Amino acid sequence: MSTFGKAVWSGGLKDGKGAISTKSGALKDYPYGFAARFEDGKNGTNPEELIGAAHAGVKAKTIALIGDGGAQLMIGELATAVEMQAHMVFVLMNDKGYGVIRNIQDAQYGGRHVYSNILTPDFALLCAAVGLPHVRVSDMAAFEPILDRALAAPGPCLIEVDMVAIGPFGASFAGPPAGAAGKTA
Ligand SMILES: Cc1ncc(C[n+]2csc(CCOP(=O)(O)OP(=O)(O)O)c2C)c(N)n1
Repeated sequence: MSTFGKAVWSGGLKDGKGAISTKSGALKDYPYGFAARFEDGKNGTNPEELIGAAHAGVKAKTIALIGDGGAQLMIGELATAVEMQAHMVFVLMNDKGYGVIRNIQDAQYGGRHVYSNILTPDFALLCAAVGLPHVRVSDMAAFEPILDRALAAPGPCLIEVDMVAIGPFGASFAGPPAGAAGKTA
């Protein structure tokens, strides 16, 4: 079976505008853009959607920002990206655990880390297992040239950013306050 879709993009990453149409007509010049996916109170996107975007974009390179925890749920997607030779770069921020959960446990549970310092795989080996080119960055100064090289190369690759070596974010994200879910005011 063959099927076709159309994605048109004009302008830059943040200020540009896009429109998507599918062969079925379910989407017809459906507008999309940076704000609609990452701002306007939306939750952003996911690696699966980005593999599709990379594949549909043909020449445009797509960047998927992922964590080491979330990445463990997507071994199939990594293999798909290789299989489809999707033009994309996975930037994997490896802080060896569920970082945001640790932050919540620090902020609200007296620093008791429970099931957040999880065992994470050796991502170099995992990438080798599915034939995905892998490069590790342990120094912020090295990141930009490595990203530039990855963006210039065809097909997929994964840049693993060693957040243990680089150090924590300036401000840590610890989710909404405890008990906020379901409150309206
Ligand atoms: C399927 C699923 N299970 C559990 C969660 C809860 N959860 C939200 S963030 C998070 C940790 C994610 O860790 P990682 O991907 O390494 O990103 P980091 O927080 O370290 O940046 C978890 C387990 C979720 N969002 N989805």
